[in-house]
Amino acid sequence: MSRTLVIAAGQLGPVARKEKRSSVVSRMTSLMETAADRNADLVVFPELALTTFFPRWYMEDQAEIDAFFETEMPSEETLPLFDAARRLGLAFSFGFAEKTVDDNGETRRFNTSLLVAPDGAILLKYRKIHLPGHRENETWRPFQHLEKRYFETGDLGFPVAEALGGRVGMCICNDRRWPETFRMLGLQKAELVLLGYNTPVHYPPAPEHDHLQDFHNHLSMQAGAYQNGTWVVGVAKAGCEEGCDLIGGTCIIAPTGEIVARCSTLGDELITAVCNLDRCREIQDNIFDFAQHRQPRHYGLLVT
Ligand code: CDT
Repeated sequence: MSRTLVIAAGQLGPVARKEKRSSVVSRMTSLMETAADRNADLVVFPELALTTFFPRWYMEDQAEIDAFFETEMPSEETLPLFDAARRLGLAFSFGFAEKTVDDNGETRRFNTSLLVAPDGAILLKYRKIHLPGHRENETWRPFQHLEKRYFETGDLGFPVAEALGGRVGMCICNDRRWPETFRMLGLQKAELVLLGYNTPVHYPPAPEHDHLQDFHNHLSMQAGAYQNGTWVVGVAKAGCEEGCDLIGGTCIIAPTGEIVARCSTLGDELITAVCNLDRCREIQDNIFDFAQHRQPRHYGLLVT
């Protein structure tokens, strides 16, 4: 299999609270068609792509909360994504709220992303580990960020799969700000990291950083790419969603840390880049050859 992939990032503009799954799915399939026209092998969609970013509202009614969750994948509503992938010969990844019942009969809820092969096979599943925000209604905020209330911490670690001719890992939104995330993937020799995000421009606990949101977004992802010698595809849900401004800045980053393609709008937009996975060697065999240069004996504090 060729180690050069045409990768597409499918940024989504705002998704209204009342917007039906079928409408979002049709927006996504239309981006998949554009990606196929550009000979893409893979299209990457944002975190919680199928709905509005619902953790911005405090809700107590479990039925109201559960309406944002998926209990099967694919479902009748999401099947058109899988059909489009098959028809177009495209792999795709996307985030969604996952509700499962475990072996003990306990209901569990995760902020999840999947990588799906063109034939519909699930190549990789990740459940978000760094859940930001808070648990209770904080009425002083102009909007809530209740991921800690609605999701539990992911229980799959940071898996890396042999897929699409390379080694692929995923993380979700806030995970990208943590060097540990990228290092966990880097230590498994990831060559491609897929990630989606929903990042408000306004950060209520430290509004003095609002003007830095785009900078911190790219800073984290470019550092993660370079320090681990991996391609990174970071994909936003962007624009003014239910009165909350979300940053855009969707981009594809080379293992050198350089942004090679970037969205220029805050709406539905598709960008592509030709990504040669062998370019990871430039970094992984040299400046960040872990076997040669890493000093784990001196990193004990990192895990204590
Ligand atoms: N979705 C998500 O993780 N968003 C956070 C917002 C800042 S923390 C409240 C992020 O890290 O981008």
